[in-house]
Amino acid sequence: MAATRTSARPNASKTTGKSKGSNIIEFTAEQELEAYRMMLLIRRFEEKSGQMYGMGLIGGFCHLYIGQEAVVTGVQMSSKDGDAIITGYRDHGHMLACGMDPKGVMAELTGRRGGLSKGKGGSMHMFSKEKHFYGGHGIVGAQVSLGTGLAFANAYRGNDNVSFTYFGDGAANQGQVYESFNMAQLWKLPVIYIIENNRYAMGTAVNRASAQQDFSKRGISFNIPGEQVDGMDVRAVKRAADHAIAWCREGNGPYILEMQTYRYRGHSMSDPAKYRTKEEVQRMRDEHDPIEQVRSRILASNFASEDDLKQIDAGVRAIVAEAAEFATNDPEPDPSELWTDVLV
Ligand SMILES: Cc1ncc(C[n+]2csc(CCOP(=O)(O)OP(=O)(O)O)c2C)c(N)n1
Ligand SMILES: [Mg+2]
Repeated sequence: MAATRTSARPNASKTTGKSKGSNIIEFTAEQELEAYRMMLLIRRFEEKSGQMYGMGLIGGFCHLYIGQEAVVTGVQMSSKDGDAIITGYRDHGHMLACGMDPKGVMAELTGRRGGLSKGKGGSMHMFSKEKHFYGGHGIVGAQVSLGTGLAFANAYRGNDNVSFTYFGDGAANQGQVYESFNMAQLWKLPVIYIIENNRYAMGTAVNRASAQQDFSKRGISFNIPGEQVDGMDVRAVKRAADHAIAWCREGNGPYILEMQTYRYRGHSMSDPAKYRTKEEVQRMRDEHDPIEQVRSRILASNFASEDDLKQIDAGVRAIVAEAAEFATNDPEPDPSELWTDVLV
């Protein structure tokens, strides 16, 4: 039987910033500030991307991560160099959190030469060998089998790196997810399946599409343990990631983390938003915002002053402004690039 633990759902209990039993480990001042800075960078970057899309500087698909920042931030705080990361198309936050250059990410969004895929991949298709970031995938669920393969590679090489394989609540209903679960457990692969349950797959609410809405239980028939995590609280995310990573590095096989989170913006840039109320979105922002939670704890604990936080804010804004400037002025790829990096 899988060990399934349950923590409070963000939509069921108001987050107070206080410890919630054993599911929370308090952060040090350094950790709170690290989490605050990273989540703010992701949010400001995404806000700027949204603006630039509106100005016509970004074409094609663009899926913003606003609201979900605590998930990738908390997991990355637990990771070590060499751990692999792979996700779907809502990927800008993952790239920033694993240390990829914001200028290169933004210039890829605008299709410029300095973009991480030389301006030829766009929002959903960026990679970094150096940071072990394997994309960026537009086919829902496809990254799950690839992430399992990355874990196989680490096991084959005999290192103790893990594969963080992120996917959504909608992707969790894809068949290849379960083929991957089977092989991962059979071969005890070091993969952490991180299900970002933001409660919607495009306009379809989880309860309309999923027979088993407790995603931490999705591995039960493969004996893969799972855990539900308050994905709006970066401390809960980090604690759960620490546990899952230790499980994997010790050679116990895969682990499932259901991150209960929420996206504030539409699915992509055009979204009729008729599937949920404005009040629902506002309530999540008011009561569970991951950045506000950290900010109020920092101030309450005197880890930093309002002025210190303003300085962090200014630093983050400067990074994003520089990225936007670069992504606007960098030239487009030469037409000859149409014939490079093409697999035949
Ligand atoms: C195989 C496949 N089917 C359908 C689509 C169209 N599609 C794009 S995103 C999406 C919803 C996925 O939702 P979820 O997995 O919850 O991720 P989220 O967008 O919430 O992050 C769908 C159906 C696709 N890209 N690929
Ligand atoms: Mg979803």
